[in-house]
Amino acid sequence: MKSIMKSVGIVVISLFLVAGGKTEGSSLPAPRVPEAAAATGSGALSGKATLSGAAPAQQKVKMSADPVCMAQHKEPVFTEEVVAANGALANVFVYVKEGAKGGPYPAPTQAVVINQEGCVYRPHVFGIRVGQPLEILNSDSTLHNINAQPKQNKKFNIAQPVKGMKTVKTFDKPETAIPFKCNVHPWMNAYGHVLDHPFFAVTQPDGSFTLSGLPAGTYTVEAWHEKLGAKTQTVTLADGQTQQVNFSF
Ligand SMILES: [Cu+2]
Repeated sequence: MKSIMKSVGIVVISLFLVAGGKTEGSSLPAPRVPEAAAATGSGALSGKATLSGAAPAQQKVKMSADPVCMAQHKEPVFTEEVVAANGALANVFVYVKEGAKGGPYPAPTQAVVINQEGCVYRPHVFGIRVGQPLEILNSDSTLHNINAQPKQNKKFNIAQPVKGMKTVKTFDKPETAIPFKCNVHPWMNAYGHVLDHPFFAVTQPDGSFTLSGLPAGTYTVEAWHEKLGAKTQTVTLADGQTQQVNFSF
């Protein structure tokens, strides 16, 4: 009887919300929204990571040790140490290093997925929140192992011998630049960054990034690159303001 009453109650509340044209209410689950929208502020930092000087010549990956890997690529595969085109630098992890406020920010329940596909990690650089599930997926018909070597969090090294295997891991402390590698395929590597707030992004192939949902405040923003190091800038942001911040490597 109680549960019937509860169901009736939910229906009544839902009808009320529909009638009122509202899309949210405290008694209904929050809609699934992009991560950045979960933040509380209305400021944003937007910019570009650039590479001054010539990009280093890309190295071709030799996958001949594993024919399963080879067979999945018609085009040559290059290492992703420095991914730059026309001066734009991709795969830079940009995040608020100091000054994040408005938290605590509950971790999203939606997993970040790192996929092993064609014996390459996708994505190569990613951010994840403390406590957020990391789904590690093997999309290849070959053995991969995932050897993660954090310093603050628990290390793990797991084998995924079968296509379609999934393993879920979480990190319980903030930590940047956690190396992931595969001991079967020495060319496979990736970097994960664990934060306790949502203010981070990875630069796109055009070098661009946006950190949105920032409350007004002064922030130290770091841009981290696996080979070119880290750069920081301090920025003071007002409510509703979007500021440009560019990083040159
Ligand atoms: Cu592998």
